[in-house]
Amino acid sequence: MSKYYELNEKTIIDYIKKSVDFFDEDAVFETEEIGDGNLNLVFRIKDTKNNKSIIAKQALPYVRAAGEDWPLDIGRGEIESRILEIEYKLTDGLVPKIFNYDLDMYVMVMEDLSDYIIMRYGLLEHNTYPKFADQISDFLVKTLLLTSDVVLDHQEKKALVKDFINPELCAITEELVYTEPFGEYERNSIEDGLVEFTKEVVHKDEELKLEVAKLKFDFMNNAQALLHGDLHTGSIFTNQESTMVIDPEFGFYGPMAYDIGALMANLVMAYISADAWIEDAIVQKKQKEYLLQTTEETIDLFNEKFLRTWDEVVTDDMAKVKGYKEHYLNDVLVNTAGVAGCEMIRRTVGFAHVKDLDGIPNDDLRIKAKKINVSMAIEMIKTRHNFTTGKEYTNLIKKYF
Ligand code: SR1
Ligand code: MG
Repeated sequence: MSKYYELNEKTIIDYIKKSVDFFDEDAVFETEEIGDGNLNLVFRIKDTKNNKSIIAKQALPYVRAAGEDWPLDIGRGEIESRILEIEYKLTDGLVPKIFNYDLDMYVMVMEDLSDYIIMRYGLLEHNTYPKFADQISDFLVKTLLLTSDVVLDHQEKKALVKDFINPELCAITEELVYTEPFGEYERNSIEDGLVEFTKEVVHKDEELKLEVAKLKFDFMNNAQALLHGDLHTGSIFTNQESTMVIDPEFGFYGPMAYDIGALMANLVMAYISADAWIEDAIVQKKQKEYLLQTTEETIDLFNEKFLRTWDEVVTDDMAKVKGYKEHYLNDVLVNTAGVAGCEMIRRTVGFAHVKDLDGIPNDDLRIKAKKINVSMAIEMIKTRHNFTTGKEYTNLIKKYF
């Protein structure tokens, strides 16, 4: 830590000039701290004269959203930069290019995606992204299947499991996704109008908690593939043409369902949010149709590409046995719905919320949306065996709306 200091909008200029050979001699700098995640500082550094820009992301030794009382492994960016490099190769550039990772300052310098918008905010502005389902299903199949034992030499895969052990970040997920939302814990944030409801339908439901316990220990023990580890719509940059996945600092070898489930949950929450806060009936209808279609296509394209790719890349003889790939995929899909349910509950009554729901301006509509979100999530967890196609997700949404 001796060479480490926290950067700011002024000091980042000298830092960036020394650390990467990117800007011209006559650059005129403009900088902005744009990080709005829970953990890091993120700077955009622009040369307004030559119209060039770059992003620098610096880890803090604590959780930004909580302050210095919640210390956190400052080296997490190293895992992130290594995962981005792997994902870049596997997906032909569905993640940004990394220029440098500084082991003393814990700073990652990467390509600026200024033509893109964070998907969560794009959806909240009622934009639609027609190529998203196709591109994200590619990302999922390539990053998950191609890093698994189905494909990799088993010794090589075990070495990767070891390389990507990420205990502190995994502990956050184990606590914030799979434990605290299901009981009375200090870090939970539950708005007044939901306190009684949460106690009744979440905290007191022993059947629900048993299912969540099964999912939690699957997360902890199933070293199936190299995960992104936090694949919500705030970790995705998008525009009309392409998709870029960022922020895999929670990555480790875990169950494929964790990435797919996080994504599905955030698509469902985007739908619930669109219903509650788009006032113009035509815009609302269009946005909801888009979200239904994208939800359905994401799962269906994932299924189709997963089965097709399996045949092209499988190396393990026993994985080639007739019927095994369908068995394997079914298991992934069932747990995907379970993970999605946990993510939806934790984003409503846990520590880290989402703007989709918290930002609904009308109090009654917000409480109603959050109750629907929790009720749908419980159904997804308890009946997750029924969720193996896109239609099953969209039928559930239609049942509530
Ligand atoms: C303390 S970190 C809270 C959440 O933010 C990250 O984006 C992850 O989703 C984590 O659970
Ligand atoms: Mg993040």
